[in-house]
Amino acid sequence: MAKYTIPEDIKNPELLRWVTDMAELCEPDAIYLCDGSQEEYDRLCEEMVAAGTFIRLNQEKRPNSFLARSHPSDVARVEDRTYICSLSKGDAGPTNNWMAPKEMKAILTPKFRGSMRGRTMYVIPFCMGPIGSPISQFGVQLSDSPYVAVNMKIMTRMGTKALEAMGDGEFVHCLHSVGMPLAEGQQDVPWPCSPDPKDKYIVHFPEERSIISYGSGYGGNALLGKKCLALRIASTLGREQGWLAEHMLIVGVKSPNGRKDYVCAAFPSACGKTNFAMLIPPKEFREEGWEVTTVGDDIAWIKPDETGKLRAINPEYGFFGVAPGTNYSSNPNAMDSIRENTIFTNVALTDDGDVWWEGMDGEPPAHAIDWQGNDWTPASEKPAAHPNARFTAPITQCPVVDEHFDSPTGVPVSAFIFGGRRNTVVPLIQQSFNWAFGVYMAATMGSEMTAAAFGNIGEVRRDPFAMLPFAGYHMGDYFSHWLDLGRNIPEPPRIFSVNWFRKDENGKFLWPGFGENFRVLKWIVERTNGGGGAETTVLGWKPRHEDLDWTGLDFSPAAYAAASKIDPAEWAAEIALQKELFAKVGGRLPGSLNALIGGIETEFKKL
Ligand code: SAT
Ligand code: MN
Repeated sequence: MAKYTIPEDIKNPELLRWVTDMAELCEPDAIYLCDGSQEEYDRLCEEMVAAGTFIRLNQEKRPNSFLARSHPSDVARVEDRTYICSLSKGDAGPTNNWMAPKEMKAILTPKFRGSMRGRTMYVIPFCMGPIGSPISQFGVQLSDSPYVAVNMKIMTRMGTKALEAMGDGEFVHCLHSVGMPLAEGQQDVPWPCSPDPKDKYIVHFPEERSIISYGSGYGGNALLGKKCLALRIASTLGREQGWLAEHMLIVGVKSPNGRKDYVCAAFPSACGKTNFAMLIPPKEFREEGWEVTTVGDDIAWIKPDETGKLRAINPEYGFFGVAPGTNYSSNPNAMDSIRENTIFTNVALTDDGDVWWEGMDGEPPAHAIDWQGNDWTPASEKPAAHPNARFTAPITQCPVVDEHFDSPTGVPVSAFIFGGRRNTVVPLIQQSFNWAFGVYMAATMGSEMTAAAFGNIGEVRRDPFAMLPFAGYHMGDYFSHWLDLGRNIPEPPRIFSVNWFRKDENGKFLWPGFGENFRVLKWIVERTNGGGGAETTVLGWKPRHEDLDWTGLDFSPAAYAAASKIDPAEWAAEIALQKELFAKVGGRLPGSLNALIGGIETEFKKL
């Protein structure tokens, strides 16, 4: 006899069928339909405190906030366990793991049989994007993790409001189990998961619009609205339906004359996306009346409206940001966003019940408990916080959240920025000549390896559009989709490439970054409004020293020349490497990109 009953508020016929079937498969002890209320959130958090999953932080210092410590095997997304199970292998392309859907289901179905025994199955209805927006999508996640349920409340519009808005309509099916059923009387652990790295599966079925995740409880592996739905599945939907799902932040730039421009910017992981999304302009510009506001810090869905103007929404409702390195000088707005009502995962716990991580303001604490629960002092060899430790915080707590972040019509897009992390070669700022040239710049972006785990240090990892781990279909088709979209709208946004990370021969950064990036942003906004001076280069338009506003910063023409140099010899080598990526993309690479790169090569040879 099943122990559970199906919640009677589940009325959507497909949802009812699916929950019934999945409960039969997973055999949970109970089924609970999440309503998304604060009362429910508080109760689940309290239950997790009792179970040892959560530690309540000092109520005065960090009101209504909690710390979770994951299992050491479960600390980040697992790209090698991530699959795109399209019907045809070719549709997943050379940059994704693929398995035939039938074959994958033959592996997964036995894993889910009884996988929720001893646990509750949470039914988590959510909406990615503002409820009522024509760009939004519904999803329902079935999960045996209360940690997932409370994180989903912060990260998405979750609960009754989403379920009601969904009505009898469609939704993305997101099935998740931590993969650790409990036998009768078996004691649970604080962070259940499947500890074997080979026994985790993050699987996408683009044709079915469904996601199945097994064995992990962490971040993008388990919060299925984020990378799985909002990027991998949504990118395939966008391709079918003529829109874009991108790994981009969205910022508003308000000028002293009251004009507001919105800019979407793509950067790979660990390139300061959250910092740029909450950038504070230098004092002189603030005094003049410039303001930067945050619409989103990680994902943008972008769709042409009836006039062909691109409009963007942030499908998320919270921040899942990297904690280490976040402090009051790198990102004061993020620090203020996490003052309360925040879930911290894998940071250190101080003796007064607050959190700490490497790179936080002030002196390190004399003693703390590290992310694995061990005593830690500044003399310890291991870091106190895991390098991928995270905070989950509501976007509404961001002091500079944009007034339209929740607007169903989204915000109009004036410009796209693409930025990698390159020590050499790539100049501080370039504007592409046109849309197709911008697609070439975005397609060839990359980052030098900083951790040996991902390749040889110094080697460039190409990360087209910062979407390498997130495009749910063939990368060549993805490039074509971008090219087509730009051709089909009357005035496509301008496209820019930036590189904040260039270094001199001594390894010192040539550009100060952080708030000073505003100077580049200001020029971008001027260019999109028909102003801003520039010179023409092989790679597009580049501001001369006098074209950027240096008010309040002493940055000499020589320093600028170093940061923005385009060296023909370096570019000859760079283009050879870019061609390796194009060769890897193979037969589905749009011919126009080959033609473009050939043209650039020829131009450089003339210099
Ligand atoms: O874990 S997440 O996928 O949410 C963040 C990341 O790894 O980029
Ligand atoms: Mn991201």
